[in-house]
Amino acid sequence: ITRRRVIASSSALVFPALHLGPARAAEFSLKYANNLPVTHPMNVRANEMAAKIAADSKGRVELKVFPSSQLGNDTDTLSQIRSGAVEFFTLSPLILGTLVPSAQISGVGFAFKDYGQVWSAMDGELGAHVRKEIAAKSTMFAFEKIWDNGYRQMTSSSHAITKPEDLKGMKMRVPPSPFWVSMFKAFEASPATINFAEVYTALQTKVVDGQENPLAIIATAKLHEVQKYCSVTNHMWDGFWFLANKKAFERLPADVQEIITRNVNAAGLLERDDVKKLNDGLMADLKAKGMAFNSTDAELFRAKLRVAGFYAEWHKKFGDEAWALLEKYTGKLS
Ligand code: X2X
Repeated sequence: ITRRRVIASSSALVFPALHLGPARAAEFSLKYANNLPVTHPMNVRANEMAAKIAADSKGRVELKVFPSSQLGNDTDTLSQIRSGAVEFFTLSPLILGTLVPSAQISGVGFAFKDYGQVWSAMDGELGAHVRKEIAAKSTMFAFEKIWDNGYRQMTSSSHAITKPEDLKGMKMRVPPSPFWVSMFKAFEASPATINFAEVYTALQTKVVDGQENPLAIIATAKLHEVQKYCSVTNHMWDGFWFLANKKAFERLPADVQEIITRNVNAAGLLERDDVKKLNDGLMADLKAKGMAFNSTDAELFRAKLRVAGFYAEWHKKFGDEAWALLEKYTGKLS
């Protein structure tokens, strides 16, 4: 046993040198955390981006990607990036709302009719307004191009959701965000805030009966294994701000900052295309895996939110100026 151990450890010492050549540590080693499976386009593009950043910086920068909430759930990771323990993090504007309430405005139910409106708004004045708020009210800033999550759909293990009344009293998982809770209360559901890292188990053990997410997430996180019904509601668009800790970023030399900024925004644009294609093509796949799909009349759900005072309440919270910025892209809401 002893002899084997000696051989094993000596080969462990020799092999890296043989195969990798002399290892030289990067000058800047940075962490990027996210909550999605490694197969989701977010991580595919992030890994590609990390390789480009290494190449463009001639090995000076190493960006380590941590998928699947490996460093902690979203609530934990938000604390870590605030303190600088993690340098980069992608987070829904609505979860960021626990810290920067005004960031939640892009999540208003049934606001953006299509991706044309989404990107005009988020790459335009609405996105600029939110990024300004993030920089002013936190220790973070957001890169210019928001990454895509997609239009969200509702799933359930118990019944098909075809009309708002089907949500009544339903135990629905929502991400940790005041906005999401308010929206599902307006639908008269019984929302429970659960971080994405715990969603699969919560559905499996029936702590909750349903959840809502774009098809790309339902498929890559295999939520179809624990959810039977999928209702195509498109009830809101959601994205991921690519966040950086300000101090950690400002410590980097200007040329390194430029390399990172350029590559993060470029990867974000590629990820948007991937996510759209994936979301558009997944229904057939998920049906083949046993999910039952139904369509819905968006007007019924929108009317429910209107009658519950949801639009009026959030208009008041966001303020006239921000609301006007949103409506500039979406047309008159509520
Ligand atoms: O937590 C979710 O549901 C997810 C993955 O869509 C977000 O990050 C908002």
